[in-house]
Amino acid sequence: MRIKSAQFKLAATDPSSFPKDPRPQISFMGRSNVGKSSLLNSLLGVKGLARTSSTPGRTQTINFFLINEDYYFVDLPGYGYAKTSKENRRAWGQLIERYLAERPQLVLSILLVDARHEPTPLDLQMKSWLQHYGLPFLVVSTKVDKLSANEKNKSQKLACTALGIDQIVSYSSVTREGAGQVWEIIDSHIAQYG
Ligand SMILES: Nc1nc2c(ncn2[C@@H]2O[C@H](COP(=O)(O)OP(=O)(O)OP(=O)(O)O)[C@@H](O)[C@H]2O)c(=O)[nH]1
Ligand SMILES: [Mg+2]
Repeated sequence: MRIKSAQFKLAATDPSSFPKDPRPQISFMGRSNVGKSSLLNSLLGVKGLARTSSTPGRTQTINFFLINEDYYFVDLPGYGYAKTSKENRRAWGQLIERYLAERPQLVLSILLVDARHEPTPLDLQMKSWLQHYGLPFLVVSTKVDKLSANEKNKSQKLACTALGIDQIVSYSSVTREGAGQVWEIIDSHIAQYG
């Protein structure tokens, strides 16, 4: 898809500030530091639109970006950050759950896993939430630039088995490997929404 415009719209800390706009939304979720913001930037070809950092827990709010005046990319705060307080974890859970449960515009959720590790129990839980809410999702295995072709194959199979899925897209925000495939899937979900 050709990107004509990509603008940061708002950072939500509370469900009352989620946009009520009917335009479709594509969300990015996954463990803290897995590369959600990097994936979003590299898909759009805009460096620094979503803030990235090597410090886990960088994105703490739900950030909405309006693309081509047509649909939203939604960068969700990551999970599994060990240093987070109990209270923060609870608030995170409530915010994400409210987002997923009440989002008819949510046409696709992209769940990121780290290609170098097996999916974590929290990754499995996230996938269960998506299924529970009947939401279409795509699993993207990222940072594959750090793996050999052989390791990549192995990691894909392992992740598919662990998550009980038959499709996973290998991605790298550094080389943009996988970008075409992810865009194809995003486009088809936006088109179906009408
Ligand atoms: N080699 C490599 N590094 C990556 C890739 N994607 C992200 N990174 C690096 O991983 C770190 C975390 O990336 P972010 O995009 O900030 O991760 P995030 O999931 O948004 O993290 P939080 O907002 O903290 O939940 C940064 O140092 C990125 O440069 C990738 O595909 N390949
Ligand atoms: Mg982030």
